[in-house]
Amino acid sequence: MYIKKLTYHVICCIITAVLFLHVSCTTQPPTDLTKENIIPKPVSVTANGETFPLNMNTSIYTQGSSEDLDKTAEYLAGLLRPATGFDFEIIVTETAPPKGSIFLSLSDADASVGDEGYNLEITKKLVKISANSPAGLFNGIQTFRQLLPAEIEMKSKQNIEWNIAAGSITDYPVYSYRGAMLDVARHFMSVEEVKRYIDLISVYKINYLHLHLSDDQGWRIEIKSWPNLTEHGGQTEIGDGPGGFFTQEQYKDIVRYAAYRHVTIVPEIDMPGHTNAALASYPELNANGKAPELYTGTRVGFSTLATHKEITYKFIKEVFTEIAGMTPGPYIHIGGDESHVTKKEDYIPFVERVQDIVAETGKTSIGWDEISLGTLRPGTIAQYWSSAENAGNAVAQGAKLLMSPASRAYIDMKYDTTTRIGYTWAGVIDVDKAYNWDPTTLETGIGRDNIIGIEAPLWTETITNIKDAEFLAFPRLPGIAEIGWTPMSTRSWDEYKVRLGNHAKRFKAMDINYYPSKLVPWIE
Ligand code: TNX
Repeated sequence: MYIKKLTYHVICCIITAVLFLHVSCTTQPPTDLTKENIIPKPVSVTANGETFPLNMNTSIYTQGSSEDLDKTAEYLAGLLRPATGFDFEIIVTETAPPKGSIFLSLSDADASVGDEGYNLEITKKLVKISANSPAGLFNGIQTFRQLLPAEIEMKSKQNIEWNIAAGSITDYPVYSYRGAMLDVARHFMSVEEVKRYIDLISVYKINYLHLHLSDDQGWRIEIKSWPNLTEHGGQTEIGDGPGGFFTQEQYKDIVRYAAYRHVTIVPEIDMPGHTNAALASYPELNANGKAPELYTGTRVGFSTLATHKEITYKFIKEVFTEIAGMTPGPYIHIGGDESHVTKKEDYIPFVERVQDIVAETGKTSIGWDEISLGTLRPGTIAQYWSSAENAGNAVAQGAKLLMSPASRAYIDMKYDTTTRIGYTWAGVIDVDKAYNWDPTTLETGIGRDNIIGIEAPLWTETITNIKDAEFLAFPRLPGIAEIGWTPMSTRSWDEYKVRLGNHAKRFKAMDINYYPSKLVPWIE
């Protein structure tokens, strides 16, 4: 009797183990597209209950051929090849591609998806991404990428099945400007680090990278007509670090790398304050004609260009002419913040004249909100960071605002008081606070029509490398990206945090050093 019972028990254990093994080895193919965790959340998603399998026979077809289409197809193949180990041959076609393909089209999208939107149609037979522009196709690819298992982000071949849920997505952004800013002046970051940041922001459909290229602690962009800016002014940073700068070739390389990912570079030369590195490099830019020492501390607001000297404007003209020549994007950022030692009566005409100089280079100015103390040229954009009054002045002049309210969007703030790096002057900003706001209701008098977009600045006083940058940007930056992309009416923190929690596996696969906030239900 006892033996029989024992045998029965053993057999039961074996059956349970086999069943368990079976279930854990073969994950069910996903069939419900509406349950996928896409960030930023698309405008509309419907499921059809099917699954599309990606396999070694999957090719990428483009509808016709153009440089843009070829580049986009190549980008997609480059994304998919390492982890799958498949070839992803790229084939041009004028007709419908065979079963099992990925199909990219620049002719079949709905007009309603606009310049940056896309239609993603997935059946068990075909993945079709259509858009009206290469930027839209690129955005559709980012969504498709997030439908694949997180292992797609690994750099080496993974032996798993690459199934995706099928259905349709129609998607387009709320704002045309969705930005991130990286301060390479307080602590210099290398070309490779900047490229890594570009890679990471483009996953979330961020389409502008503002580079803060000069400040008191260092000048980071080679200017051939003023070589001492980098020879002298580029050799320091906060603390004892070596500083550094981008040669013009390196800057152009960054611009190209970004453009391939549909990210536009916005170069900033901050002035008339935040200029100690320039003032230290050229005595003639100082009101008293004497160059100060280089500066490696963290104070702000102590330096100013000599606003009364003509040489200052010659300098600005030559600097912006060289920068404009290397920058295909429409904007040059002129800074203008915290000019505490520039008299207001000097500051205002200075900023007005600098906007004219920028216009002469064919570009449009962006400046921190203080610039609206003066007259803004038509087209000039004010970046709201701290003063609602300044932002209101800009709106009253008919200018558009770029929204970077420090208490929400400054991702150099700590998450809580114990965060190892970061500042607290604008508060501590956990992931919910960074996500849970609406640019159109934040301040009275600032509405949808006054806003061009949103940007998350990452100042680098407290960080020295890209791993620290990742820690402050992730996971707040994907949330800011969603504010820029997804209509407020369809987003809420309670729903978002679940989607975000599902991105932990992707962050890990991408080797992102993220902050595992307790507010988020991480699924690892
Ligand atoms: C304010 S934001 C600044 C920067 C600092 C930052 C630190 C702005 C326009 N000026 O110079 O780096 O705070 O959070």
